[in-house]
Amino acid sequence: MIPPARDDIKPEIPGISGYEQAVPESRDRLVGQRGETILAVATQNKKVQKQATFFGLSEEHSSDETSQAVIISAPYENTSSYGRGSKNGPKAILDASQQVEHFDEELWCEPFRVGIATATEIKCAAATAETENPFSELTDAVRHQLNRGKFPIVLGGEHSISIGPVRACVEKFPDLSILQVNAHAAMRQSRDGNPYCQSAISYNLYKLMPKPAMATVGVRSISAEEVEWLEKEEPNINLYWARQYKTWNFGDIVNTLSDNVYLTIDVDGLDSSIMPATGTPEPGGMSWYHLMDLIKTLCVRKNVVGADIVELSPIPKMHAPDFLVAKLLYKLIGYRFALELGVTKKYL
Ligand SMILES: [Mn+2]
Repeated sequence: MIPPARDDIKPEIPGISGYEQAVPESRDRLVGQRGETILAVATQNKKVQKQATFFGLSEEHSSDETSQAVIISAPYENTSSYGRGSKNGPKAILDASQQVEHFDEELWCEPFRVGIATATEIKCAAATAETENPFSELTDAVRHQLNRGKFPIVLGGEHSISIGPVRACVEKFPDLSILQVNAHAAMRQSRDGNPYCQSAISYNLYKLMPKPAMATVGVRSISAEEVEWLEKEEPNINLYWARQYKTWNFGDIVNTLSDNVYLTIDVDGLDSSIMPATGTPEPGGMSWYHLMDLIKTLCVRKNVVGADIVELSPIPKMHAPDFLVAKLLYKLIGYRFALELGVTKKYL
């Protein structure tokens, strides 16, 4: 059966991943360029294949209509200050996600059953000091998903992209607060004249919230400039220093937030031994199980309305960090939908 024509459907050509292939401007042009190959494959398979979905899910479990979670890739990179490559993050996560086991051995269920849709990738225009509405492409995409009652998860890309989804979440949930995982305080007000840079993300997000409340966990890097702002402004931002991890109480941390929470995870919050694939790695970070416990506690106590995972800069031939993020994405969905999945208390 040939499914109806849709923008996101691309023919699969042997040897060329549908995802890597450039999106054709029109079907005519596609056929003009690669006509023979596509026609041959179409005849052979009697169907046109959809682009790769996260976790290799079937149409039934990744349908745009029925899926409760939606993954939006945003391979944006503009202001990285050290290592580059975060624009390659979403593709690496997509590829690694094909290897994630669908059964969650902790929650004792299959989280994909809530449906996980793979949305069209969003290309954001470069944000500069002159940009009026930075990352509006992501704001529009996330607003659309929130209005449909979906749980959007954006994959960066550099951390500055969080501005887009957070603006959409604040529109819908004016009491929104933010739980952030980050090695960096990220409260600079600009860098090299650009206010929309990764090292200013906490400051930008703070300014977006009508009733600001933010908790940043795993911090171990802050500048004198940021300390000065903190001491002068006394913002409602709680920093949980990585070196004090033994005193962390995730319940207490989560209780500093409002009911509706946005979760932003900069993967450099994790220790650089397990997450070397990031632009500005820092030693002394969170362990995998710290992060799992934090997300689980958040999802049990609060309404998590949206999330992002940013700053993965894949290292060629080193697949462990890519897989870590793919699994993190799947675990997040499992925790977020634990109730719907029928997970009982003994597994939480
Ligand atoms: Mn960071």
